[in-house]
Amino acid sequence: MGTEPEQSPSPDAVALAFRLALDAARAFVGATAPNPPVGCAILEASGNVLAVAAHQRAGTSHSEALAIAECRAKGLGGAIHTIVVTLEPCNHFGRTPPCSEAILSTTAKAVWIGAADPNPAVVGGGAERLRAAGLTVRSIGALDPSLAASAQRLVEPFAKRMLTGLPWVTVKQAVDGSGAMIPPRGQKTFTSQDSLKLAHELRRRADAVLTGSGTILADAPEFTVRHVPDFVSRNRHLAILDRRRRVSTNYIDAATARGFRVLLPHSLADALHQLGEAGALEVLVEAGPLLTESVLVSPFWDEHVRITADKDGPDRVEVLSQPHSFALTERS
Ligand code: AOF
Ligand code: ZN
Repeated sequence: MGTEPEQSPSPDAVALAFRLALDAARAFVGATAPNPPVGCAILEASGNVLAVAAHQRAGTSHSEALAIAECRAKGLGGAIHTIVVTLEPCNHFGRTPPCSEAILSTTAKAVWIGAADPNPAVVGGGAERLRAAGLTVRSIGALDPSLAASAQRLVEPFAKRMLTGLPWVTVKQAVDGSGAMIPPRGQKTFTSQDSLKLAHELRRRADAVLTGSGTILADAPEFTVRHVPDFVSRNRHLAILDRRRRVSTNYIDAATARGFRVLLPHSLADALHQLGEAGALEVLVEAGPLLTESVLVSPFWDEHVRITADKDGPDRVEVLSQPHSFALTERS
């Protein structure tokens, strides 16, 4: 009794569990606004994974609380040793009680954190609280910097809104081999089925679509998620830049009936401020050449997904990023 060396999960087991937590969180990107997507995995001392969970929707349980509850439901609460979580555990009473206290109510001895929480109500507090209570708290970056980078990317839209009030902006652009964005007459698209699926994945993760009146007059797009499964009862914003009020009330009524909250902002900046205010984390720009270009020359965009059709092979997908970061510097 008490003479055996204490066992704890190997670095490989921690890294594997962290990947499971990232995957769990990624499945809910687009469902959690205004909260960030967060994933958590719990290991026993041997490194065996006891539970994996993700935060699914604002107002519902956080990932740590869900994973802890899952262990207890399986009768494995006493085996909890190490908790890995993609975001620093919260230390505040929001809509749910603090995860730091939930963790302290378990037998956990160690916590690995992916990214710091940029929420001013949390910042540093969760990690400090756990350390003060005697737990080993470490950044996953110390084990594998690429895991920390993945966790950071996951929280970036949330961080941008927390720190600037503005949502993360992804610009989707489909072009043909010559760089033109306009499909041949009678066609709405010219890219492949895979690219269409990618476009719908981008829509699924967005809390809002931003477009211009020209696109609506030309194509009357539905802007719904159809080529991949969508989250249930998901309402998105549809912001239409339409200074001349050319879009018909019929189109707006039909969009509203499809579940969109339609906004008619008077400028790009106004659109993004309104959407940030409304809690949107991610905005997808799906527009014609002029609006697309005006977003890309502005300081507002974050990611540019450029899909180039190729008659002779698969479409080429490039993802360009605005060189900035909204996440706080990592603490170890
Ligand atoms: C965590 N785990 O799974 C998430 C966290 O209103 P509440 O109670 O849901 O708190 C929301 C805040 O909690 C949110 O702004 C962010 O700082 C953090 N999100 N924290 O420990 C989670 N989703
Ligand atoms: Zn929490």
